[in-house]
Amino acid sequence: MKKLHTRRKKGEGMGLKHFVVLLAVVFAASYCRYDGTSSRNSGGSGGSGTVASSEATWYVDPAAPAGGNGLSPDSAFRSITEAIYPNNPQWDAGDDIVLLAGSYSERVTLDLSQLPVAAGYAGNPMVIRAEAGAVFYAPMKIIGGKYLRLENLVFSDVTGEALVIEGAEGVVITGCDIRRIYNDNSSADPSLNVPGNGMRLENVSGATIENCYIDTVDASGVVIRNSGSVVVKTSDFISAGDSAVVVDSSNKVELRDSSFVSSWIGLQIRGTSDDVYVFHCAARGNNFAGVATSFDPGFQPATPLKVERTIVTKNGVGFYFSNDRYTTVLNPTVAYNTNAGVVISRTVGFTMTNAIVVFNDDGIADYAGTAIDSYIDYLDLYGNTGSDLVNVVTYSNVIHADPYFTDSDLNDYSLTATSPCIDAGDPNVTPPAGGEPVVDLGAIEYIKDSGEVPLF
Ligand SMILES: [Ca+2]
Ligand SMILES: [Ca+2]
Repeated sequence: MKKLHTRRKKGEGMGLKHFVVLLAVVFAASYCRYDGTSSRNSGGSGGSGTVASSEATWYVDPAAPAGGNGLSPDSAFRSITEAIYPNNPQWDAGDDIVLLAGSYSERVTLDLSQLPVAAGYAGNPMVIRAEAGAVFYAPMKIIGGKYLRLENLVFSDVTGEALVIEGAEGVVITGCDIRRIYNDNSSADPSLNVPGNGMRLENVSGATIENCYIDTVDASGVVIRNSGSVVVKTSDFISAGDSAVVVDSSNKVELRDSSFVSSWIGLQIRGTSDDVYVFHCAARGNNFAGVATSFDPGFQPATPLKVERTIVTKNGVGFYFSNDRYTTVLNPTVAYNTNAGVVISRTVGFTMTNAIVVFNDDGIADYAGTAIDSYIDYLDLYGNTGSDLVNVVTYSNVIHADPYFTDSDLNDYSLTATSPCIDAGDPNVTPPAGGEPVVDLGAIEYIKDSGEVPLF
């Protein structure tokens, strides 16, 4: 289904005139594939700057004999670099590369900024798609390029950073699976050693990471640094020696429907990051903290961090906020963290609303007394074995009651019918559909009519 959708994408939303052009393009593409040597770069009426004369698919098979022309699986190139300009002068904007099943041990660096044309264009990205059974055992680095789509790449047992994207625009990374990534400490000069990150985006503008799975990395699962307009969604990041995901000095970053699990820090937001939004996520079982910030001291974000409907459980500290300015946390569930549920340190204007903070050590703590103008409203504080509040003086609408989670052992923090958190939230907040008349405390609204609850 996914592949079909991708192929059809170029026809979506086109008017009749464009459809006729498309037919001509499809015909030209068919023609050049049968032709083999191709006349696709000879120009012609379809060869304007914005629409390529045709779109080709180039095949790569690491076990192929030398001398393939790349135009079919039976005549595949042996490496990715063979498939692309300048090794393949026939390569054109928007062309796709299919990686056939096999073991890829080549260390790939694709400098797309050196292409004579764009990597892809709106509506027709350059797709690098791995078929089932294609596995990379070496790092891949992609530099520059615009409209690039990476599908179903699998990295396994890689030393160094598995996938690095630098300076690209409009990148989609979908369905990737990255496991067992190790620090590269092989250099005699320690400063040249490479951390074992699953993925790193550096100076990237416009990227989506979706449906990815990253597990067991020495350093971090994903590092997003000096980048902008990045969306991370429906992905799981597990067992990172450092952080499952790091957002460092980046802006307009949205993380949703994703989990950050069993790492040192689940989600770390740091530096001068601005306009970061975390929605419907879960941070669980992280040794130091589930979600931690370490903003540069004095940094004034234009759009402060917002965390909404996120579940932070069974970590060391749940939320650890440091140097934040005007961070907002809405409807969190913070439970069973072995240290404090929420720590605020040198924060200004921290607000938290509709919260469940239960069964932690301390509940909400400003240990050093350095937080300024915090405001905490509508919350359930219960079962915290230390103090519910440490140096937190401005709060209101607190209840102290067991929230009656469905099954915390199985990490199901939905509410059961008798939960005192149901309809106990801020009456001025519109509840999710089915949660009327009043929003609940915590991340998962109880839906009365169905007797069922959504995942979040
Ligand atoms: Ca394409
Ligand atoms: Ca409700």
